[in-house]
Amino acid sequence: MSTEKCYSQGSAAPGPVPKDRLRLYSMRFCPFAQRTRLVLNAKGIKYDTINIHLKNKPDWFLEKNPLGLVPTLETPAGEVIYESPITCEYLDEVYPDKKLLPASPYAKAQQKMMLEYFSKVTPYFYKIQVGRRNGEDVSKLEAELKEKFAKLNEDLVKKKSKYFGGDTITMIDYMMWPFFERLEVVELHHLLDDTPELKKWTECMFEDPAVKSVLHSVDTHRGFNKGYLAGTPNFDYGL
Ligand SMILES: N[C@@H](CCC(=O)N[C@@H](CS)C(=O)NCC(=O)O)C(=O)O
Repeated sequence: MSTEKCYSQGSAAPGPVPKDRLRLYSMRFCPFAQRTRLVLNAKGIKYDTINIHLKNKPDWFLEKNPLGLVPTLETPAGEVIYESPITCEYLDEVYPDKKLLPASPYAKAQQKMMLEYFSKVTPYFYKIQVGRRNGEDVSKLEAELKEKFAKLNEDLVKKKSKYFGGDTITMIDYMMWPFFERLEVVELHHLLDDTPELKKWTECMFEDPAVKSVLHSVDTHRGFNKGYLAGTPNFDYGL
């Protein structure tokens, strides 16, 4: 029952989640929902997607998640899970093949601390774009973001690893990736010029099959982004 076009207010509620799969309530351009999609695809979990019109949400969606946010997961048993890191950790526990979080409590805590750090980085992507749209000088914000990238670069240098959790992709890479996929789209690609390890990480990530499976082209991202910044997002952009 996978569908691409979004469901809006007044649309019929989808029936119960079939027994052999999960359901993901999503939005095609949401970086947070992309985290969950990356984990679902990396693990080869069977799921259907229901995209939600986030400006005109169906009542049945708000009944499942009163916060009205995507990603939201629903199981055949009617369990509802939301907040991207929580959905991803849930998936990693319930589907233990191809574990993405480390087994060691300390290594797991380190990934969570890094995600906490990264949650202070993500607002910059939006603030810089809005500032530019308003004709403001965003050079200070760009310099701050560059400083944050330098810290991430330093982490890779210290660990001497290709990815943030070692030499294979782990959860923290998928948690951060959606924002890096959009660097060129938001014209911040130059911020990687002095962070070669981080730049190399982005190049490796682009090669990952799960990353490729949910990747939008720069043009498609740009098309969506234009409407989003203008306050008139077309959630079905490109369909
Ligand atoms: N903290 C949430 C953030 C999710 C989020 O902000 N999703 C946006 C779309 S990118 C959303 O659902 N917005 C709907 C709204 O704010 O009403 C997470 O990590 O899952």
